[in-house]
Parts: sequence; C-alpha cells; structure tokens
Amino acid sequence: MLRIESIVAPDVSAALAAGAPVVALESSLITHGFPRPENLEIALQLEAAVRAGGALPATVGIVSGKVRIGLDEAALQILANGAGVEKCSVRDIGYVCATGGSGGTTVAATARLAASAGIAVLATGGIGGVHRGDASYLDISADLIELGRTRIAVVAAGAKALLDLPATLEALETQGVPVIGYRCGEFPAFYTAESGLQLKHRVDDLSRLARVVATHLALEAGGMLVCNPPPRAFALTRAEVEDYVRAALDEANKAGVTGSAVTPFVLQALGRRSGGRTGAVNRALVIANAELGAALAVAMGVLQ
Ligand code: PSU
Ligand code: MN
Repeated sequence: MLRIESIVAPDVSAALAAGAPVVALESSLITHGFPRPENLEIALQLEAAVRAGGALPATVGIVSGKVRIGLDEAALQILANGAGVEKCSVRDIGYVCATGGSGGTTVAATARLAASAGIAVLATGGIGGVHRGDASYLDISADLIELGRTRIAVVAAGAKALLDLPATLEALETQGVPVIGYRCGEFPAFYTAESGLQLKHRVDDLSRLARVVATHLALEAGGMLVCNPPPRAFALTRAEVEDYVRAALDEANKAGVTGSAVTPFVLQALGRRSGGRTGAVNRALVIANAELGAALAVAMGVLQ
C-alpha cells in the first residue's frame, strides 16, 4: 500500500511525544484567504500568538507533494507566494501529493491531517458550512463532514458570514458536533458577534472549557466547534455585513463562480465593498482564535 508521506516537524513531534500543548493552524487562509503580502505576515503572527500563549504552533500544508505538520518560514513562503498553490480540502490531498503540488489546507483537510498526528486543537477564522440558496443546488463544505468524524476541537468565530447559518448549525447537530459558545450565547457570525441564533451550550471559564472539550474528545465520537466571537473593537454590525454579503454573492453569481472558488472570491469582494473593514476583522479574529486555541491546549494539558 502506498502511504501519504506526512512530515511532522521535529519540534512538533517532540512536543506531542512529551504531551506538551500543540495547536494546529490551517493554511488555506494563507493561500486563499488573505491577499499578498499580508498573508505571510498573518501566518507568522498566528504562529507567534500560539507561542505567546505557551503552546507550539503546527501550521499544516502540502509543500511539493509532501504533507507537512509544522511549517518553517521557507515552507510558509512557498504557500504564501508560490505559483499554482491549490486550495486543498480532503478530496484534494491525494491528488496534490501524488502530483507533487503544493496546497493550503482547509479546516477539513487540516483537521484530518492534524488529528492523525495526534493534535487535539485547531485554530482558524471561520469554518465552511451550508451555503445559501435553494435545495436544488447544494454546496455544503467538507468542513462539516470532517468535524463529524475527526477527533479535534476547532476554535473559530463561528462559520463564514456568506453561509446559511441556521442550516449550518442544524447540519452540525445532525453530525453530532457540539457547538460551544466561549463567553457567548449566540453563534457568532464571523464579522459580528451576534447572529440571532442561540447556542445550546455556553462556557465562560477556560478550565471548564478544557474539561468539556477533553470529555467530548474522549468519546471518540468526532470533533467539536468552540466559538470565539470576533474582538469587539473590530466587529461590524449585522445589517452592514448583510448588505455586503448579498452584494458580494450576487457578484459571484453573475461572474459564474462556483464550488471552492466561492469563498476566496466573496472574501475579496467583501474587502473591496467594505473599504477593507472586513479584512481588519478577519485579521483580528484569526489572531484571537490562535490565542484561545493556545490557552485551550495549555488548559487541557493540566486537567487531572
Ligand atoms: N473562512 C475565512 N477564510 C477562509 C476560509 C474560511 O474567512 O479562507 C477557508 C477555510 O480554510 C475553510 C474553507 O475551511 O475556507 C472552506 O471552504 P469551502 O467552503 O470551499 O469548503
Ligand atoms: Mn463548497
């Protein structure tokens, strides 16, 4: 049998062997989320935020046909600035590896690869979910499916604002994925702290969060979503975001953009329409999520 060659960085494998806290970071936000050159700056800031929180960052990506768990600066450079770097969800990993390509891994692909290396916490901006539209055209992110079957806690500011958020929450429930509000009672809507959607479970205390996460993961029943609302100083209002999202989705529709290209296209359109304000929230929230991911991994390490 062929095996997918996965290279775990020496510091990451040493930390995992020692039971030290490790936080996985996805790389599709570097390759397809943020524009150059800020994408590389953010990738480095996310790693620094995890380290400052007392954990080891393990950014996951595919570089020249190899899965890498823990990227050095040269590898981050390739993902951030290389030509032909793909957006890789789970379906793409085998193809990109076998053909020697490079790719930024989505939440789904990162979760799958990080969990197989033994990492329990993953930080990102917002997960993918059920897209808006009628039932005749279903676009449901593989992030939801992967969360349903992979043993990892994903820290995110909810799901991307362009989605059908009520349907996304329902799909998470169907998949058996707990959605925990950390210091929030509503499902955050990425650019805004509120969505009008009440969460069933809320936790305000970090050590309690760690216990809830560790207990669910011990079930071996799949993953979970820890919601961290976007930092207040940057969050936009719901009405404003809704206007931008509608216009950006309309633009994507008219341009014939479908499938995995929708998110990158819409994020860019939102940035243009908001005068860069959506980008500023996005930056602030991914860093806040990396910080919470580190705090959670550290707190899980001291549970008795
Ligand atoms: N949210 C963002 N920026 C992103 C993504 C989400 O604000 O770049 C990425 C994540 O990597 C997520 C992916 O896993 O989009 C989901 O894409 P899709 O809907 O095509 O499955
Ligand atoms: Mn999709």
